Amino acid sequence: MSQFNSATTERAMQALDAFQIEIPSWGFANTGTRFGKFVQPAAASTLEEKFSDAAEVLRLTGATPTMALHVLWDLPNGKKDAAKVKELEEKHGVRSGSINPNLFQDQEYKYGSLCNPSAEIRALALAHMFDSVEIATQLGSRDISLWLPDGSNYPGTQSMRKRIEWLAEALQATHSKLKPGQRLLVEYKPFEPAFYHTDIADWGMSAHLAREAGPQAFVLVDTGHHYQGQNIEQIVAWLLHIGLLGGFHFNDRRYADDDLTIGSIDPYQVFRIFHELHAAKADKLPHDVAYMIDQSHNLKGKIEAAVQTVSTAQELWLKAALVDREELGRLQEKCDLVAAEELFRGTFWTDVRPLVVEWRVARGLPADPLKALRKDGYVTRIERERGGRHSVVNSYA
Ligand code: AFD
Ligand code: MN
Ligand code: MN
Repeated sequence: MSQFNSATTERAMQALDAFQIEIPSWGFANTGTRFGKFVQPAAASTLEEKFSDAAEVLRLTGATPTMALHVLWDLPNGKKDAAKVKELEEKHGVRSGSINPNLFQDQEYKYGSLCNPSAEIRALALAHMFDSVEIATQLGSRDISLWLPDGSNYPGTQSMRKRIEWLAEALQATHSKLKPGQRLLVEYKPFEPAFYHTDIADWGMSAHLAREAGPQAFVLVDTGHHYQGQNIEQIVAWLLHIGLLGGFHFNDRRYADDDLTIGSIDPYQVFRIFHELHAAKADKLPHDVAYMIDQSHNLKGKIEAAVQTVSTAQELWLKAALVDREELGRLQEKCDLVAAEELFRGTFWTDVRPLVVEWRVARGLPADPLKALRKDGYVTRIERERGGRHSVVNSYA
């Protein structure tokens, strides 16, 4: 007998039906840190293998219909690879998701890409941005999701203001190439790989650049891209309020951009972020947010980590969905602090896993996707098929 009444159960079913989250192609490949990587026999080395792995995660979780693609890593020949990708989408039943330009690994970008003092290098980077829009068009992807690694390592070595001008110009030019319905998501990150200044270092810079680029540009919040102690849910509330929240890259961190599994360090923070989204929906605040994972599964089994990630995201999304926002609003009005907090954190502590299981069974999904993964032999099969190769595809550090 469920501990939840029928109204709560119905709310839960609707909340989980409405929640889809995009998984990254790079989550299936060998990845590591700048200190090296531990290759895994089951790791994907080709785009076909990544689509196959994504299909397995979708089969088990029912919540991941799209996979984020990284230009250069997944489409080494750029837009010429788009036809092949369409075939893989058909074959595996997973659609291409956001298109991630890659402006951080070519040697030309040593001193920056879109912010490089050389107009020639900036033009090269801009051409890559245009290609990425073209790829998104050919694949029917809505989002071009830009993380810009540009910055500098020492004070005085670059003009930060000149770089702002070059960057604003490039994003406006990119925006002019967007088709109706397409979006440019501008991600921010305080540091790494640059260690003195990063050209798009915080949400204010992203928001300004997005606004200047045009109405189809928005901010992408990567939860790992904040200084210790920053109040991310407040940033989310602001971006919702000003209509610039485009999407998330979810992961967790203890120290920096650690790309750990969502909710593995601070699940309450994810709950607080999701609460802002559910509250915006309840308040009928217009927003259109892409929920995406951006993690590196350096040590965990790649597919196991992906399934665990999606399950955790679903549980935290559901917990936040169950907050009694009307009662919370009344308590906030009255400044009944402890009652408001007890309602809020009490909902966080609610064990919603039985509701998630009920949803899965009702949708014809395995009640326990991790157990189903271990039982279905997929990982054993791909280990056998791929085990001999320790070729590392993504030099991702
Ligand atoms: C790295 C960057 C950033 C980017 C991701 C995929 O820090 O988060 O979104 O790679 O390109 O994690
Ligand atoms: Mn990211
Ligand atoms: Mn990151």
